[in-house]
Amino acid sequence: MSGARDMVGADRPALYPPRALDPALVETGRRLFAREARFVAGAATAAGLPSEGLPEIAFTGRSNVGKSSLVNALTGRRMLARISNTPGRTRQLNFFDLGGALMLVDLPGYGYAEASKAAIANWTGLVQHYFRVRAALSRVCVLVDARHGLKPPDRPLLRLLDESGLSFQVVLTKTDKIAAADLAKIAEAVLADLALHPAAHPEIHLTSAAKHHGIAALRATLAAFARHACADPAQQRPASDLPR
Ligand SMILES: Nc1nc2c(ncn2[C@@H]2O[C@H](COP(=O)(O)OP(=O)(O)OP(=O)(O)O)[C@@H](O)[C@H]2O)c(=O)[nH]1
Ligand SMILES: [Mg+2]
Repeated sequence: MSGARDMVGADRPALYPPRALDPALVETGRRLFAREARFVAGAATAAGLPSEGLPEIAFTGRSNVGKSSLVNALTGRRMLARISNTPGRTRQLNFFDLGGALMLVDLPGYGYAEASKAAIANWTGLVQHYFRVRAALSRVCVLVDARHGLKPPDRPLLRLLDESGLSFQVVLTKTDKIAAADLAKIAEAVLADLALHPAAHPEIHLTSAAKHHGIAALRATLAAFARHACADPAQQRPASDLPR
């Protein structure tokens, strides 16, 4: 099972601070992300945002950090979200319906020096609008390159999330590109930084879309936000067990 493989090797924990995951949660995440993922809408303007329905998980971060690659790794679809070596590839908010249970939203990156001022203003305005108005938005995954940690272009985003009271979680990406000892140092530094952010979740995920590290663990975390997370009868508690 990929969940078990994820946790093998103490040098590549899937979570920081490192901890083992409940296998039942990993299985719930695996089942959820085994459902079909379907592109629903690409919004380049506020008017283009699809109507709200499912709980949403947004993936944000600097340009080229690996947002689209992570969405593909989570859903097990190589070509669902477009990936590119050219920074600034994702130019709209892309909505993916995961089995009628969760909406994954791949956002355009920020901190892309080559983009025109007008284009940057347009994306930034739209993403800010989305963060402010979207009641269905349940968690924001802030992707950070494991080699670099948090950088100045991340600051306005973290401020905005704090101000909006939007719960966010840092996900380190491209962990295959860094030695285990350096990874732990970066993870420590990021955690220390997050302690200053009231909206930050106090645990970070460590992932590599290329090597599929940490993907099962992130699926498990995100499954908690899905509609009908307990729709699987095997996961449902008998009515007599439910709190009154
Ligand atoms: N080694 C390695 N490369 C990765 C990983 N994830 C993404 N990449 C590479 O990083 C580059 C950018 O990936 P994308 O997924 O397009 O990044 P993005 O954040 O969606 O980029 P924008 O949409 O332009 O903001 C591509 O060349 C990917 O192949 C990873 O886990 N490991
Ligand atoms: Mg992208």
